[in-house]
Amino acid sequence: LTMQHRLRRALENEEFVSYFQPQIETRSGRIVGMEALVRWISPEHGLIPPGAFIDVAEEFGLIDTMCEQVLRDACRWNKRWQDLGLAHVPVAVNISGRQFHNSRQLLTMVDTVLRDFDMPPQYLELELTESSAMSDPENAINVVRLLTERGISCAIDDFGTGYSSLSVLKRFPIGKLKIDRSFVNEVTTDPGDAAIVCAMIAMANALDLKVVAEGVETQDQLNFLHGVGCDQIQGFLMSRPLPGEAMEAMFQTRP
Ligand code: G
Ligand code: G
Ligand code: MN
Ligand code: NA
Repeated sequence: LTMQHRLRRALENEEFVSYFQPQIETRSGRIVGMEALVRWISPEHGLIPPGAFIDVAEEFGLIDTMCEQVLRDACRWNKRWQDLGLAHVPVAVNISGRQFHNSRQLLTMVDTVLRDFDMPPQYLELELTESSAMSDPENAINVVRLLTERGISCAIDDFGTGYSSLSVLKRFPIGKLKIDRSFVNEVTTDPGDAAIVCAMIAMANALDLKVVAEGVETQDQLNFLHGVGCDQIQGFLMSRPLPGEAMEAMFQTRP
């Protein structure tokens, strides 16, 4: 069976679930958000990470259905944590460039899922990579505007790896920039990366955007980022992406 056929069958069987990675407010250490990351739980092969199938799903037009399964799972858990009084923080879901292109379908899907779970829109955030944002900025700005009007916030993901025109970036009604982990990786050892990260944080502050550093793995990186005014951090130092049950246990033991 080809990967395409395996994916089609997995979609029919709803084998795609969401894992969750917490986002921490740097100055308080509190969990202030989480990112939903898709995992394929295959009965034959166990847990399969997205690197193995996202591109194939995009190529064969399966990304919308897959995203819908992730979005549903993410909203179901998030709504549960709100109802249990465990957490009132938004969940961020990754959206591919192709979905931003099919904007009518994206908006319909988001509206339907929020309604099905009776989920307030301010608890959903959508992540768009810098490269897909900049490949068709006029369309992307328009879609971000339509989402914002619904109360859904948007973040630019993998920031620094695409080619942003700052004059275009300024026109996106986004709330957040996520600094790509390739810059965070050596932020304490490479003065060039340190300078880039500081410039990104200064720019985010100037544009009144929250800024999140991704891929934080060490206490030294955390201390550096805290010192230069990075709002939020996400990475293995705090937690790997966790299944819903484990994320729930984390909410029960820390605020
Ligand atoms: O979760 P990591 O665990 O390995 O994710 C790898 C890559 O897959 C990242 O670039 C991430 O943005 C992407 N990714 C994870 N979940 C989703 C998803 O639900 N939809 C899309 N389009 N990409 C995702
Ligand atoms: O591209 P995007 O930012 O959406 O995806 C996040 C990716 O980064 C996922 O693959 C996730 O598992 C991974 N990730 C999250 N935290 C860390 C970390 O601290 N170190 C590394 N190497 N990867 C991380
Ligand atoms: Mn992301
Ligand atoms: Na990223």
